Amino acid sequence: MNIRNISTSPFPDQKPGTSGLRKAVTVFQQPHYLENFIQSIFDTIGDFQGQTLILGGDGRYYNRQAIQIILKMAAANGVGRVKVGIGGIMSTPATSCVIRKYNAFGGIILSASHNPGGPEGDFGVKYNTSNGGPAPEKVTAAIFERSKLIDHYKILEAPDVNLDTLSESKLGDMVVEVIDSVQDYEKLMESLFDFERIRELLSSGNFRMCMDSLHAVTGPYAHNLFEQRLGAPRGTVINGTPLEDFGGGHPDPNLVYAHELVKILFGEAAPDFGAASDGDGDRNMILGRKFFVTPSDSLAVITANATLVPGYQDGLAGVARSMPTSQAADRVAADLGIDCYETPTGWKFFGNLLDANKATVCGEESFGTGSNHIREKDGLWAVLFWLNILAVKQKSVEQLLQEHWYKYGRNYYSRHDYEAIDSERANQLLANLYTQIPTLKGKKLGNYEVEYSDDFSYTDPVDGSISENQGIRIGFTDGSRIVYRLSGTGTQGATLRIYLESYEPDTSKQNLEPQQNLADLITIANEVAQVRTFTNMEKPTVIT
Ligand code: VG1
Ligand code: CO
Repeated sequence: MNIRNISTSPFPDQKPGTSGLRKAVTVFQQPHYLENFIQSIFDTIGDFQGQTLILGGDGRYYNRQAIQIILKMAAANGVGRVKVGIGGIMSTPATSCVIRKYNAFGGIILSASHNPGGPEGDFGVKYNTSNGGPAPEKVTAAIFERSKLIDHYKILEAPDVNLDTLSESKLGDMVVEVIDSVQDYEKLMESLFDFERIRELLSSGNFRMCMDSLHAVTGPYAHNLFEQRLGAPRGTVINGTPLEDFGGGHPDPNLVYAHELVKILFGEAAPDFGAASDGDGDRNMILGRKFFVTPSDSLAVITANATLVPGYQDGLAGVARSMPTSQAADRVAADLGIDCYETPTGWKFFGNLLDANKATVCGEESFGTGSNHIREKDGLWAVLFWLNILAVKQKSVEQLLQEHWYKYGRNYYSRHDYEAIDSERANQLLANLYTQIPTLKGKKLGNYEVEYSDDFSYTDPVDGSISENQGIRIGFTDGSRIVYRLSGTGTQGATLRIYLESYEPDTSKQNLEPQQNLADLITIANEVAQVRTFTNMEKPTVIT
């Protein structure tokens, strides 16, 4: 075996963000950049000698090269076996599923999720632990510390592995198994949902759906599930072949970037149901005919209807949502008499709650929903959940939401993003807000009265770990909220996110345009934070 010990020097910027290390492809292509980070992972995670590692990615540009490097480094570092996705492809939820199923010590997922790909786009690396979930903060912090000291890495000198056929081969002493995770994933979905009933719905001819995989990783899984297994006609899945540059688009399932799907669902003779997923398959957008379901409402509807789905028929232990996600799910939880947890942004904060069986279902406003079936958010799982509910209820998506709002009230919701702004200015904006926190309570802003204002801090109820500075909240006496935070996934400058929420119990006022309903709050949010002054921008770059 020809193991080489390569000397290197640290890069100062390998701090993982909300979801792994994300940088421009050109940054990752610098000599030693990827290798340093991977070695920092191996140096940090404890004893894995002879054990199994799962490896795959969303198929974006540089995926294949990175996989070859990581395989050779895994072999040199003493990993026993790597299960790698065929063609280098494995969605984030499928990776989580496979880690758990085969008792792997962890997994490496190559993805920058919803960020654009291609030579000019972004690349990323996430490390997941043996529970199948994103490494918790203490692990990512340790990896970062290690990356600042690293002086060598180990790599095997060997020819590349063929990733395109299902096979088992040796790389030094390590076994490389090329697997098709589509089967493992399908089996898990079948254990949760009423496939017979969904099949009846999709093959009846009375119900049409369109699934947009946005040229990203869910294509193979979606073709398999909907068109082969569940009887939907061919052509139900669009943009279903993963491309290295995602066809030039943002693989981000929202009303802005999933425009092809939006055009179909809001056009003439629209199908009954539409869905899209992101680059690595963990996000989802749910649409009805000419109807958009906000991710926060999706979480609330899933929670309210969970017992209709076989895998959840005994009820939920609890529900968890990220702090900026609307409080719609809280109202359902209160009605069901189950706990509702509010965590910082990022799926890693749900891991302990799921492991301890405190929460069964989790969600984020950023088009992420999932449950204790794995430890990642799961786009296709959410789509199947919705189909299962619709198959049982025999109602339209819009009807379901109308009835939901009628019972629980409507949480109007919107997120305004100001992308790629100057980092220093963004920090000044937050610092300015921070100084206002103590002065806001009791103040009247427009027609709203401030009930509380704080910088969100979270104490994990399972291990007691504390995460501070997770976003500034201004809460009003009527339940409305404004939240400000900076993105931890962007790669250019800073991205300011402003989250707006109002609560409307009056059923005669539940059918407004969200931007219209939220107009006063939007004005207040902009004024309090002096958004125009600090960002030099007239309006947000993306509104979801
Ligand atoms: C964003 C979302 C967050 C999500 C994260 C990773 O983070 O807001 O809810 O968990 O992306 O999702 P940020 O820090 O940019 O706001 V994914 O699908 O990109 O792994
Ligand atoms: Co994602």
